[in-house]
Amino acid sequence: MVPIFLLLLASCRPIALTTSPEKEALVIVLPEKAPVRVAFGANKLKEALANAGYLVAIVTPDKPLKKGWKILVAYSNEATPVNAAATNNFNVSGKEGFTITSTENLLTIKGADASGALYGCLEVAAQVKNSGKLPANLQLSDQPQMVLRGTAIGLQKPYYLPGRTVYEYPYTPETFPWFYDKALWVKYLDMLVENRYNSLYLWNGHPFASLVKLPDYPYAVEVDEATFAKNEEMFRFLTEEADKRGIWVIQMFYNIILSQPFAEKHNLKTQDRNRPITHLLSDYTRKSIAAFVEKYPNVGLLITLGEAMEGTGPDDVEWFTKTIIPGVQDGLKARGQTVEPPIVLRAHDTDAPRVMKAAMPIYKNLYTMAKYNGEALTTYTPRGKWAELHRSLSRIGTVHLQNVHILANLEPFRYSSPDFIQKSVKAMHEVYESNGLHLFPQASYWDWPFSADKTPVRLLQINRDGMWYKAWARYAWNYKRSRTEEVTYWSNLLAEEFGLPTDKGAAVLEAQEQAGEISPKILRRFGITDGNRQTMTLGMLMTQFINPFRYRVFTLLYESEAPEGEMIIQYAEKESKKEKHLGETPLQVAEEIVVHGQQAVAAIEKAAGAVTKNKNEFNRLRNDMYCYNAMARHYSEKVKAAIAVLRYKYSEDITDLEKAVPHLENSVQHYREFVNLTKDTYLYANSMQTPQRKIPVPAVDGTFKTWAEVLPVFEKELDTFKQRIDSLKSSVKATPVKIIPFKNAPVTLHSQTKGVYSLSQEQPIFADTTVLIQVVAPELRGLKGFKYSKAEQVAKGTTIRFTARQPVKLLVGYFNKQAGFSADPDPNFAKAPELETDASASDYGQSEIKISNALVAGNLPPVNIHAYAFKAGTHTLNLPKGALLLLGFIDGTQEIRMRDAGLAVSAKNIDWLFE
Ligand code: ADA
Repeated sequence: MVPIFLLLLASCRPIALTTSPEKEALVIVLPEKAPVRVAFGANKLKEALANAGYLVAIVTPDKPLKKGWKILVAYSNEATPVNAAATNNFNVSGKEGFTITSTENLLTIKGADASGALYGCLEVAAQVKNSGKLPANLQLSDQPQMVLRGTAIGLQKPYYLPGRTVYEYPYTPETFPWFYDKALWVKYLDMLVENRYNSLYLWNGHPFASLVKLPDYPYAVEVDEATFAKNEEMFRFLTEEADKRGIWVIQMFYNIILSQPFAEKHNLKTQDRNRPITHLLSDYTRKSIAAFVEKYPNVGLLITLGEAMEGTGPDDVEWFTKTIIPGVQDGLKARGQTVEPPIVLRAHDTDAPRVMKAAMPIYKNLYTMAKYNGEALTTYTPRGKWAELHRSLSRIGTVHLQNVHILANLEPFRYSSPDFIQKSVKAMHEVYESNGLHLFPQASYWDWPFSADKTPVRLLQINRDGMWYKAWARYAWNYKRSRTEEVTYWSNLLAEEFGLPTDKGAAVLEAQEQAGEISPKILRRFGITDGNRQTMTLGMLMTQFINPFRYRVFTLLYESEAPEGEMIIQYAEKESKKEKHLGETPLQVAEEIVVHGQQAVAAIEKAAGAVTKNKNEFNRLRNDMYCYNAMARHYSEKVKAAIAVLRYKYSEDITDLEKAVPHLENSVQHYREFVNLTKDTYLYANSMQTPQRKIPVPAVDGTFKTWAEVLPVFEKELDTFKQRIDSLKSSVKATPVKIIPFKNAPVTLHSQTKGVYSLSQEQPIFADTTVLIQVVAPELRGLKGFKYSKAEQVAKGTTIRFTARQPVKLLVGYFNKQAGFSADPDPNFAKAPELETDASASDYGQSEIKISNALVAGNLPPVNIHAYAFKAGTHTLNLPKGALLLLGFIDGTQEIRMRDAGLAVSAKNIDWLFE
């Protein structure tokens, strides 16, 4: 339909204004029955003009004015009858665009739609604020490049609630006091509209049981009556206030999660990714969605298929098209509404192109979303398979959004490099071909609304990280801005922020941009994962540098989320073979980050003496620059140590190890500086404090979240290394640690197996193949494995039901394909638990490899051992489809020393040098 515009000039009549001599009178003329967001824009403009000394009134069209300035606000509205006079005069660009023209005493703001009029008003308001007066001779047209520009807030916590697991956080004032704070919402929404964001995503596992009641499942609600009423009120308040500001509220949820009382009543788990979809699960979810859509008409939905259901396979298509979309349609029908709310499908742990293909014929208002650089910020030159996925989603023809997710490698320090951000947005358009942004908080996602700074009164992220929100929004609106203009823009802004002359503002910008290279480079060149199981700013163990596969390195990080280059182990291998290096090398990055650190510190010091405003915040920013510097030096030295140690792996020359010692010593020394810089300034390094965190050190009970806690680990690592070198040099060889075999723990089995076998050579491991064990790690010898049919495992998955009278651990062997992300998954082998795509992958402590390369059978890939811990009681464990081995139960208190048994790997293992 052709846009129709209301032009209001013709119908204005004079109105009386009491003018004081020094104040210029002015009216803002609004269309009658203007949408709330247009009125909101006009009010913001009025406020700016009043602050600049004008006497302003907002009037409707039938009150024209004889003299003084008039500002006409108009917008297109498909629902309004055509006004020929109006349309002739309009030449406004597309969605959310606006045109501003001014002639003598008449300024016209024309929005392509209501949001365009809102943004036009805000544009004039900003100009009034900057220049102190209404600009004359303004001719301006603008429109956003990205269609959806939104931010995320998690209704999630750094920890699990008692008796609950990941993502399960009912909306209550006890858990989320900030959710009920209207003033805080207004402040946040004002920040969003000021930056012209048009969407706000609320993330939660299963929000429905906090927001709707279902006649068929009345017991599913998980909050008390008073809280339920508050939630209804807050959700209405939030959606109305958001709408005023041109913002869609979009509720995110994971699938399949059940409300706890519902699950208990039906004797089900709240989440189980390997269970089959049943009618009950589908009916409950469909009705929850329907009730939600019926009750909250202006709310969109963001869907995560996967995590709590089988990743890829028929289930995700089935669930999306037969449960979720019908739920939305039922809700629309119940309201008698035809306008479809947006549904955004996340490409996370699901085959999104396939799901979209099935969904598009039945629902029109669909969007897709995928992570920009995983759960981190690593590069503005993304490539490889992940870029292909993005492009294939963009090319569907629906709007594809970039999810700048969690930023696990940016926590907790300040980060807002405009240069890095602008280039990233460019890549979003030009490499990923997408046109939407979904932005996570810069840090402390799990601890909203607070930052990690240790201050007498906790800092709010909206205040601390204002520049983060501003920068992404600025480039989401338009990334084609010249570098020179950008340097001027940000330098002025920072000069204003800290009361500095412009050149010193430029120095602060320089510091931010130098520091802005450090964390991306460290993670993409040395890291284990782009996921939040790694807290990069805490550092890494030596074994993580020299044997990353033991820690399940997430190869997508290197293959797609980094420029072409080498991992440390690849670099060392090439060195040993005297081969040519390729692209960005670890040594190059080890050198570059030190330079960035030095320059960041030098730049911030240039400004330090001249600060006249916001001194405390400046000092915190300054301290962050020192933190980046210490972190860069620490990593740089440790990487150099790792390279020397790996050289020894090939040369067997102890002097190579000795060369590593001073580097490792230096790295520990820089880490001590890092501890000093952070101990009084930060509460934690990472806001996710659940057992999902594994790198550098598994975080049990919220431990290992500060640098001070990790320092002794690094000191010990250095000591051990020195001792190992001594013993290598001495004629008296150290006696190897004696490995004692585990003992079978008694359990009563309730499910069917195809017999048992003893873990020893030449034993068959499947009921339907002739494959025999060739070799098995000593600690496993003699354990009792359970036999299954491999074909059945591949077709249906593996289930075991048992009763244990005492806590036990079940040892599960996964065949290690080590194929990397680019290789297609092999359906013959079950995928080992992976935290990057399944946050429940550590619910039994099973996500990390306890013993790598622990068993070899036939010519199958080597087997890695994962341990699932269970309390006493009766349990059912559903494991994914594909072959795997259940290698027996051991006592729950049995410590399993993590190690690489090295049974199938030809290359030498040298992890023992550090542990
Ligand atoms: C991983 C990550 C979670 C969450 C999730 C997602 O599982 O560990 O914290 O971010 O991805 O939804 O993308």
